[in-house]
Amino acid sequence: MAIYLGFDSSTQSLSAIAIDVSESTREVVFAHAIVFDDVFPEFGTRHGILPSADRGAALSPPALWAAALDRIMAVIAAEAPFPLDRIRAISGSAQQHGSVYLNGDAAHRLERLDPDASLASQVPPLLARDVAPVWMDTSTTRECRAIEAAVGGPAALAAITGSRAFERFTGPQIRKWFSQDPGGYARTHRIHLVSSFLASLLAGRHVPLDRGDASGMNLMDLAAGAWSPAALDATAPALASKLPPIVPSWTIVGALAPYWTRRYGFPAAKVVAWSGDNLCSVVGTALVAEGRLGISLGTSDTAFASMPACTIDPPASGHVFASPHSRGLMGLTCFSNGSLAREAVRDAFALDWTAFSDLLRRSPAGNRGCLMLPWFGPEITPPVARPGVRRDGIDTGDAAANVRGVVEGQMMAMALHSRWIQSSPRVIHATGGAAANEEILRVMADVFDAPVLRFEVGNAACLGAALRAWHADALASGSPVSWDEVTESFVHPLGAAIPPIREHAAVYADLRQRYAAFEASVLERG
Ligand code: ADP
Ligand code: XUL
Repeated sequence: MAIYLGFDSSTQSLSAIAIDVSESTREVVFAHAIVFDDVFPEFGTRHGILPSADRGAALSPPALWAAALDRIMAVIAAEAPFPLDRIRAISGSAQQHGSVYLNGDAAHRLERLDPDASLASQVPPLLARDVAPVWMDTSTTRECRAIEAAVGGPAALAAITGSRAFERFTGPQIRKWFSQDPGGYARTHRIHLVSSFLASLLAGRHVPLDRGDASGMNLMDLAAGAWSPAALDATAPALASKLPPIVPSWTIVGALAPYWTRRYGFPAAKVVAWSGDNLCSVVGTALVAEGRLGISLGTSDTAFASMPACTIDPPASGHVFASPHSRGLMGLTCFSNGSLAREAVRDAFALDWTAFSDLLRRSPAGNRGCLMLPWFGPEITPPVARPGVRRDGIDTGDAAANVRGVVEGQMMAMALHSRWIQSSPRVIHATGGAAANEEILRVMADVFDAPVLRFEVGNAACLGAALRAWHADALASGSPVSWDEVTESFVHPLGAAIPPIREHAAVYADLRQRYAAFEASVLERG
C-alpha cells in the first residue's frame, strides 16, 4: 500500500532504500547506491573529500551531495518497481557533524528551484561558503579548547551538550570559519547540518534540525532540547539567528518540492526530518529497547545504545545524543583501533581471515592470562595520542597469542568503556564488516557475557531512515505503530544468537579487571 523512502548520505556515497508496508507485505522493494568519486569525478573528491592544503581539514562540496540526490531520484523514478504516487514519506540519514553555510538568498531560491536545470547547478548560488567541513576534520583543536574554557571546562561543556569539545563537532568548526573569514561568516544566514541541508533540498525550504543530529554539534542543551546560550556565546557571535529550529526526530518538516514533481513525477510526499547516521543505525539495528547494546566492527569500532537516563561518560571520550526514536537518549563511544588493528596483526603474521579465525578458535579463552593494549594507531577511547601496542606476557613472535590478544584487548576495552552507556547488556547487536567473523563474535559474547546477534552490515542507517519515515507518517496520520513493530518487521538477525560460554565468561570476569588495571597503569605512566 504505502512506500517509504530512506536515504543515507555518507562520506563516500549516497544510498536509497524503498520499503513496502501493507497488511500483508513488509519488505524492502528497491535499493540503489551512488559512489561519489566514481559517478561525479568532476568534483575532484577522493573518498568524498576534497584535496586541501589546510592540514587536518576535511572538506566536501555540498553541490556534490545535491548532484547525487538529483541522480538517485532520477534512478528511483526510472527503475523503481512501484508507481511513484505510492510514496507516502521520505526521510534520511547523513554523516554527522558536517556543516553547510547558506546565504541570505537561499530561502528565496530554495522555493524556486528550476526543474529544467540540475540541482547541483542551483546549489552554489545558495552558499556563503562553497565547501562543507565534515566529520573527518581534525583541524580545530584550538577552537575546542577555547570553547571549553569559555563555558567552564570540558566537563561543563559535556554536562550541557552531552560531549566535551571534539574537533569534528560543528561548534568548533563554526568558530574556525568565523575566525578565518569573518566576512563569509557575516554573509551566512543559515547553517545546516548535512542532514537538514539535504532535507531542505527535498522540501524546497529551510527545514528544522532534528534533535538527534543537533546533539552532535557541541551547541545544544541536551536536557532542554534547545540551543544552549552559553555554548552559542562561546562559539561565534550572533549564532542563534543562523541556526535552524530544533524539532523531535519524527517531525514532518515539509512535502517534496515542486522541483521533484515537475522534474521526475514524484508526489508531494511528506518529508520527515533527516537525522545522523549513528542515530538512524540505532533504529536500523533495532536498538529501540533497553538492554540492547550495538557494536559496529568497521574501520573503527563503535559501541552504542539507547540510555534510560542521562549519564555523561566520566572521562568524556564518549557522546550522549538525543535519541532518534524517543524522548530519551543514546550513548556512543568510538574506538579508532578497530579493523585496522585486527588487520595489522593479520598482516604481521601473513594470515588471511580464515587463518586468523582458526588461530582464534584454537587458542584458549583468556590467552593464559596474557594481555594486549591494542593501540596500533592513536586511540580515541581511552585517549592515546602517541600510539604503541603494549603486551603483558605475549611473545611478539607468537601468532596465536597476538591474534587472541588483539581481539580480547579490543573486546575488554569496549566492555570497560561502554559500561557508562549500558552496564550489563542483555543482548548485543553486532554489525560492521568484521561482524562477518563468527570467531570474533564468540569472543565478544564471552567477554560481555551476553548473547550476540549479527545484523546485516551495510544498510543499517539507510534502512533506519526508511523505518523512521514509516513511523513518523503513521504517527502523523493518527494510527501510530510501535517501534517494536516497525523494527521487527524489517530488522532481522542473520542466523541464531551466539551464546556466551559460562566457563569462558568466568575467565573474563577476572581478566577484565586485570585489563582495566593494566590500561590504567600504562596511561598513568604516559
Ligand atoms: P566502514 O567502517 O568503512 O564502513 P565496514 O563496516 O565495511 O567498514 O568494515 C570493513 C572492515 O571489515 C575491513 O576493514 C575488514 O578489516 C573487516 N572485515 C571484513 N571481513 C572480515 C572478516 N572475515 N574478519 C574480520 N574482519 C573482516
Ligand atoms: C560520529 C562520527 C561518524 C560520522 C560519519 O560521531 O563522527 O560516525 O557520523 O559517519
